[in-house]
Amino acid sequence: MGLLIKSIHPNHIRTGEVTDRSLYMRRRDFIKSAGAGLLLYGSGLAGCRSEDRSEAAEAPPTSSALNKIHGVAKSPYSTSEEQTDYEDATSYNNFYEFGTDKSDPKRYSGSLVTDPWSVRIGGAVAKPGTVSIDALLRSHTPEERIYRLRCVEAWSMVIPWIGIPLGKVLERFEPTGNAKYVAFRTLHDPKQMPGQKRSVLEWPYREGLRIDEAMHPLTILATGMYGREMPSQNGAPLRLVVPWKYGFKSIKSIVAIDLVESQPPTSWNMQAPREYGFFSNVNPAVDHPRWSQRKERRIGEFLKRETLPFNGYADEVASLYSGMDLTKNY
Ligand SMILES: Nc1nc2c(c(=O)[nH]1)N[C@H]1C(S)=C(S)[C@@H](COP(=O)(O)O)O[C@H]1N2
Ligand SMILES: [Mo]
Repeated sequence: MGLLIKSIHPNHIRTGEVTDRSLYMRRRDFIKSAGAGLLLYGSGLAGCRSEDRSEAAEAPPTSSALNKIHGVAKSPYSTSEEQTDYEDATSYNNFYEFGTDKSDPKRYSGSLVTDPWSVRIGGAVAKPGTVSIDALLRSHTPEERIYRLRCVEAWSMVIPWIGIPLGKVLERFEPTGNAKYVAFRTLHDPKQMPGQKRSVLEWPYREGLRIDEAMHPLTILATGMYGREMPSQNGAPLRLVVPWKYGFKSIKSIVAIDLVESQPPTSWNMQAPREYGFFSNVNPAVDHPRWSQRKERRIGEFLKRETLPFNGYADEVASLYSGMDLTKNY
């Protein structure tokens, strides 16, 4: 995230205004808007970092190396907006376990062993246990969910995820009356995740939801995207997707899910509580202390667009927060 890191590595401070130059220099939209763009071009370059790099030296992993996921059902929750190019969605990532540059996850996540993998589900459930990715896909029909993803850094994408509603998975473990929140944890293994050797965050990465948010039908556990298995850099083999919240809530490479009684600690909130709240619902009316959240840059587009309350999912989720002051519960 553009985040934090004033003291940790001052050269890397980025704000939501900054987009890697390569991401729009090669875009069709850049050509289309080249006339109008002349003015903006200057500001784009000004925001550009000096060590702007071109393609990675090694051959990038191709999508065909990942298996197709079969029997995927369509969903009425999908948007028909234009999808982000696969190349962009898999090469411009936040996954600090592999480094803090957007290109690091694709370069360095080859060390992540995703098979075998299982997720431990425990805490306030009648039937704790583990579930493998295969079992998950066998016992539920995978659905395609084409969702907007809005990063707190003020860029966005449209990604066709493949996944299973989290609520359907949790039900099988029979949450008890004490299950008020759900706590998620990413793998902690600095050998596979070299970014964990630096204390950019308190590892493992942790996230959490209130139980009603977790049970909401929009919330999914995703095992793939663009018709195939999840690429490592996007959180293989299993990650959360909560489309009405800032992207950092959508925790990657999950190994543990615990149902708990009180609000669990979460990584970005621990790192900078004033900047990242527990709820982190997309909200254009509440600025990040260091930048505005009113607009966003859709990756692949040149001009910024308005950010929508709850990232455009207000009809589905606003009622979860009725009576709450969303400027205080940010
Ligand atoms: N474990 C873990 N999960 C994570 C992150 C991370 O650094 N580590 N980054 C988050 C952030 S800030 C965003 S915007 C999304 C990015 O998902 P994507 O790379 O698939 O687009 O992942 C989120 N999940
Ligand atoms: Mo993010």
